[in-house]
Amino acid sequence: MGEHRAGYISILGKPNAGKSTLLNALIGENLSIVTPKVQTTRHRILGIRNEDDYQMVFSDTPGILQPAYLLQESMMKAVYSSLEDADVLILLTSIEEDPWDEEPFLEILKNSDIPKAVAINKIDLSDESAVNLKMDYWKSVLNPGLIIPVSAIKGFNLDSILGFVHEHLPIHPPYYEKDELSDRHIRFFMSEIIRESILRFCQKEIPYSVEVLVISYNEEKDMDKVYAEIIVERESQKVILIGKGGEMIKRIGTESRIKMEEFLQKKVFVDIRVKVIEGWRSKQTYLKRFGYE
Ligand SMILES: Nc1nc2c(ncn2[C@@H]2O[C@H](COP(=O)(O)OP(=O)(O)OP(=O)(O)O)[C@@H](O)[C@H]2O)c(=O)[nH]1
Ligand SMILES: [Mg+2]
Repeated sequence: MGEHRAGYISILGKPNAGKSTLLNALIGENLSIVTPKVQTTRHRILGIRNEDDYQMVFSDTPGILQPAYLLQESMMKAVYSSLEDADVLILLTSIEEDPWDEEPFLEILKNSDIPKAVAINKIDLSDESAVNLKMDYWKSVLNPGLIIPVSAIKGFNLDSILGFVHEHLPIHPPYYEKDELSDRHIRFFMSEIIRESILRFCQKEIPYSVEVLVISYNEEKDMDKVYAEIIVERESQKVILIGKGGEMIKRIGTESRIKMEEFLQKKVFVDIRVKVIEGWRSKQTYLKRFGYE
């Protein structure tokens, strides 16, 4: 066996490009939540792929956007911080996206010396000529080390991404224990599972107005107990989240419990309360308390 390689790889791209789907596929575990809605991911989330001779530490990041409120500013900080310590960048772009011409982020990428791959995702929705046009476009605007059409959802061409990453992975001892999958704790994943259910079941501004906090997590012999709070910005949102006769909150609770049981391979009890904190996502103190930078 040769020397051990290890490094950080950032997955960057616009909202809904499929970054979290790609992260999950690359590490073979559903760590990062995936939904059809934009702005699903809010934090930088590490997912670690371990083999005997290497450790790839992938960062899933929030989608690149122009921040309109403080929470989105924090989301963009997570994107930029993941650029700073990366050994390799994977820019993920959906075949359905508009060209990036006016995007200031493109300039940052152009000026960065970090090895880059552009992966054109969702090619299962497209055809060869559209894919070729996109590949030409990315060659002309960024000229990265690799341009590869992929389908994160179907696992198509992901080996090429792994090959490129491996080629550029520094010789380095592992950064994390070799049996670790992420830097996040169980509480974080439990709160994300609840947020995923909210994103799936609630419409309009609700998904973007909630924060989920796991208040207490008790591991018992036959069952884990999760006590959570959903924070909303206004009383009217609380009414919607609870639903008629508590229908919505029950649905969210049931769906979350099933996903948690799948994740933990154990029986789970879930208790969810809804609480209003007026305008929390524009207030520094709450963002800080909720773990945003
Ligand atoms: N058809 C198709 N859909 C995909 C593919 N990859 C991801 N998707 C879908 O695209 C949607 C967004 O996927 P995510 O992985 O949440 O995208 P994201 O880039 O992490 O989004 P944000 O966290 O909001 O920035 C989901 O409905 C996925 O199922 C793909 O290869 N093909
Ligand atoms: Mg995501």
